Parts: sequence; C-alpha cells; structure tokens
Amino acid sequence: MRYSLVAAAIASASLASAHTIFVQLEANGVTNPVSHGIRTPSYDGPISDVTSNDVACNGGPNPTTPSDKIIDVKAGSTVNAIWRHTLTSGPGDVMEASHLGPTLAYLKKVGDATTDKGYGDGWFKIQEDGYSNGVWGTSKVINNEGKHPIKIPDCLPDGQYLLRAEMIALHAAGSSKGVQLYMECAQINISGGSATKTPTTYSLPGIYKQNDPGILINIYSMDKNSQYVIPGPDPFTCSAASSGGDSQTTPKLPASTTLATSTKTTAPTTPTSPSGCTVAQWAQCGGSGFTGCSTCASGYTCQKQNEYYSQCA
Ligand SMILES: [Cu+2]
Repeated sequence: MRYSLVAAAIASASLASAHTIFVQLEANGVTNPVSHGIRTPSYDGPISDVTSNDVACNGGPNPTTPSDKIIDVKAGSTVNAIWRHTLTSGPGDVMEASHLGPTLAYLKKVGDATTDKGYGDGWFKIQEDGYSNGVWGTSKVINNEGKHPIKIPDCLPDGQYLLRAEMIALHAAGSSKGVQLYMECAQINISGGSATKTPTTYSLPGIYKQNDPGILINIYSMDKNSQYVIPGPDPFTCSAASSGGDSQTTPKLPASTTLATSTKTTAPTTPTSPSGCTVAQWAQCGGSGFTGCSTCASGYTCQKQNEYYSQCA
C-alpha cells in the first residue's frame, strides 16, 4: 500500500510537469539565482481566468513569495526570462511540449518594484512571439533551455519597473477558460534609457478577454499557414510608428540557435566546453575566476565590464 501511494504521488507529480514558472532572470549577462527579484509561486499552475487580478503577477491558486531584490537592467539590452517546470528543475525540464502558444512580455513603471501589487493600469507590451510557419513561441523557449529573450526598449525613462514575462498555453483553449496563462513578475531597475518616448498603457486584468481570438481557440484546426492573433495590445516600440526598421516585437534568439524555421526536435544547446563553444550576446565570457567559454558568437566581442565580469557585446 505504501508503495502504491508513492507511485501515485510520483504519477501526479509528473502530470504537473505540464506547467511552468518564470524562475530567474538573466540580465547584463548575469544569471540571477532562482527567485532573486522575482515573485515566484509555490505551485506551477496556470491562471485561466483572464479577469482575475492574478493575471498580472500570478498569485491566487499559486501563492507567490515576495522578494526584496531589484535587478539592474540596461536600457536597450536583451534579457532572458528563464522558465522551468518547477523552482528546482534543470534546463531540460521547461514545460510540457504540448503547451503550444505565444510568448509575451510587458513592463509597468512603478515607484517601488518590491511592493507594487502589479494589477491595475500602467502595463505596456514589449515583446510577443506567436505562430509562424507552424512553430509556436512556446516551442522556441522550450527548445532554448527555457530562455525567453526580451529586448528592453532604450527610449524609456529610467527607474523601477515590473517585468512581466508570459507564456500562454493553448492546448485546451478550445473551451471557455481552457486557456493556461503562465506569468511571473520580475522587479527591475532600468538605467541608461533616453526617456524620449512614453508608452500607451493598459490594465491587467483588462487587456485580455475570454473571447479574444487568441485566447479562445482550437489550435488543432490550424495548419502551417494559419494566422494567429496574439492577444493584448500592439507592442510598444521606440521607432516611429510607420517604420518597420527597428521593430522590437520579436527579439532574435542568440546566433547559435536556429529555431525560427526548425521544429521542436532540433533542440539548440549552448556549448559549455572550451573547444568549439560560443557565448551569446550579453552573456559572460570572461573575468577573474571565470572558467567558462570565452568565444563570443559571431558579430560580438568579449568586452570587459570590471575585474570579475566581461560580456559578449
Ligand atoms: Cu500545464
């Protein structure tokens, strides 16, 4: 009896592998510890009610733990939200591959990132990746060891923000409230911005409706050429509205990955061995005590920031 209970517990635990958490943030080439500056939950489940306050920074059925840390982020840099099945999972355990859908990211300017509740007005979208050529945004993140690249606009005012990274899973979204929204909020401080543009902001909850074509959808009737309408407002960009030349809506993955046209079976890896390795933009490539790869990806050079830290830029 004891053993069958254990087996049952293991079985239910593996079912939960379907879910995911934005557990840590890689910024300025530093991979911060799990839960550092992020309000991570004790349970990895989704939010399915888009009208709930919990759609802003999670909570409710997935109680979150406050963090007193704030992560420094350079305006114009690309950060990686890192997703894992649980707070202790490794890079091979991101989210169940059936969880197909878009990835998105939002910012909200706040007075104090450690205490702002998140829900309410003030949000603007800075990244989205939906569906193209049969490939979903979530598949790219799963196959990129959980890394979700987000470019921080360079034209915002400096100060504290909440960074809300989101993955929306649509495998059960054909019925009302079948959508699974996964999100956490990181507490960041942006510096070096030009403060030349002011985003239009929106409310969370509010921007998503249960009947949105990107929320209530049967993805199994789609084919390679189907159009998917990403929910929420258009992404904010620093470039002029009529120009497509500086779009920040779909940050490129590191040069070492080739996901855009591949299927999920081609999992890219970032080599860690000193021979034949490459370091992606903004990742660490040197510094006192650093023993990892020091060869930057094509187009980047290893630039010293301080005695302990050099990054590919
Ligand atoms: Cu799930």
